[in-house]
Amino acid sequence: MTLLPIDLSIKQDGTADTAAFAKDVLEGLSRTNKKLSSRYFYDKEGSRLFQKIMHLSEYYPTRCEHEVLTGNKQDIISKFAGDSFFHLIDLGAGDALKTKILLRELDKQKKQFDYVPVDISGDAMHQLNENLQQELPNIEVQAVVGEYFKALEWLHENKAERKVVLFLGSNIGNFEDDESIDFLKKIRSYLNTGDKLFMGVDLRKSPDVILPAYNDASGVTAAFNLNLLQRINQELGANFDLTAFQHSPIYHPQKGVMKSYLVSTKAQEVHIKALNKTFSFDAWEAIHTENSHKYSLKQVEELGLTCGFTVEAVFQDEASQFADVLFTVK
Ligand code: AVI
Repeated sequence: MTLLPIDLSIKQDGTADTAAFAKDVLEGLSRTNKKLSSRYFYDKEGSRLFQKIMHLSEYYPTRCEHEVLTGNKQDIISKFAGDSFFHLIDLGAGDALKTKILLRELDKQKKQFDYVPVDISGDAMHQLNENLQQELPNIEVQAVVGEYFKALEWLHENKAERKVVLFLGSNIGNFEDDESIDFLKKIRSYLNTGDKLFMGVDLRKSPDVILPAYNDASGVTAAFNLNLLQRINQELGANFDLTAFQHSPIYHPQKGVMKSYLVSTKAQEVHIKALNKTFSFDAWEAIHTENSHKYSLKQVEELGLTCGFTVEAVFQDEASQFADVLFTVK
């Protein structure tokens, strides 16, 4: 049974979101080392391009996590389920393609749970509702549209039973180091003893594997990165010339971070109407747009401990490229 999605998003007309976007763009482009947040990649076109990325042969994380979940679904389910009812909360659920591997198994084993997908995209949550109604009609679904923390607060107040939180896809890797700690500590603050966190992390590996995943031959990742400028053009009335910027990803093996940039191929000026401001770019000046952290298992364990979690189990693909880590509340 699927209930109508609960909408906790700020404003239906998006004005509050636009104001926050404008403020962040102003702050980021005013820096000496210019920067835009990858949080803003995911407008309609950005989400479409990310779906395409996940199907690229070079983009191994999705394939690897699929393998981890498929190969270990029974073990994972038994660790989630125990004997008592639980809420399965899926942060950033999207189309829940990977989560459905677990949902099918939970359904097959008639486990007692309800599924709470959380996503900022109302469209995605309505589509997922319809899809689950068709494919897995026995599962109780309560989708929530909104930011993660608003949703967790709502869940804390409205869903009293044991919780298992999913944060798949190595989304944690897109945060700055201190942001990921704040994020996990915040999640922890909404959980109780017995609750669990199941998190996907991309593991350290050869730069020869990592780099092409963020610089695919067909140029989808380049389009995904450049779409951020297109979004600023559309939503903030800017005049970025997308042909005068190039996608430029670099992997730092010591820090274990993939960094993506948009590099200005010439000296140019860009006006942003909503900010009433013109920004100058030198030739070959870069805007930093994304970090994608790659972890060792030791780092993941330490990150968990810092934030109030202990590792219960680690599931990996055959080649140890990706891990899904099950944490319990300390
Ligand atoms: C969503 N996130 C985990 C992706 C990543 O791998 O960092 C976003 C992405 N950026 C470029 N390709 C994919």
